[in-house]
Amino acid sequence: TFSERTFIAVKPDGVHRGLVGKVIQRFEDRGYKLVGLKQVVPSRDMTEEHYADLSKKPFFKGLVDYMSQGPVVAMVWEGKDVIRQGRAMIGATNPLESAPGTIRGQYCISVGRNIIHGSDSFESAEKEIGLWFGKAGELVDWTQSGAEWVQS
Ligand code: DAT
Ligand code: MG
Repeated sequence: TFSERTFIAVKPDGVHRGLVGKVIQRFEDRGYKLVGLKQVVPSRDMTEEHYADLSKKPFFKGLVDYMSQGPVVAMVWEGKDVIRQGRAMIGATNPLESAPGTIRGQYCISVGRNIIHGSDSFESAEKEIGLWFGKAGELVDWTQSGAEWVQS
């Protein structure tokens, strides 16, 4: 819908490798609107909650170790179909299966260092935005000048 929002995070490897600007650029260029942005070192508890549905997987501990090192650049992007389009822009979970031109397909080669997270459904987006941007006033409602040239 018009005001759909998704949670996108540049993971610690993406931050260390200087890819934050490139990720932001892609979402801006596409016409999406940034409504939340911060750099954090997430606690282990926070990371475990974020990935709760994977807690039984053999790679869970490694995943939590990696993410909770930080820093993570956490973002909320808004616009038409942004949840599904965000996933498409990011590419497949395993970068070796990510199409060239997607973020993972262009910048990484390892599933354990795949540089970026994006919500995979409306329900995940709601949960993740609440978890990472739960405090009042952390998200900014604003009207982009020229928005009518992007979305009608
Ligand atoms: P995605 O990040 O594409 O939503 P996911 O939710 O299935 O993928 O998994 C979350 C993260 O866990 C993923 O980005 C990287 C890690 N991961 C997934 N499968 C893995 C595997 N087989 N081995 C190591 N890490 C894995
Ligand atoms: Mg996922």
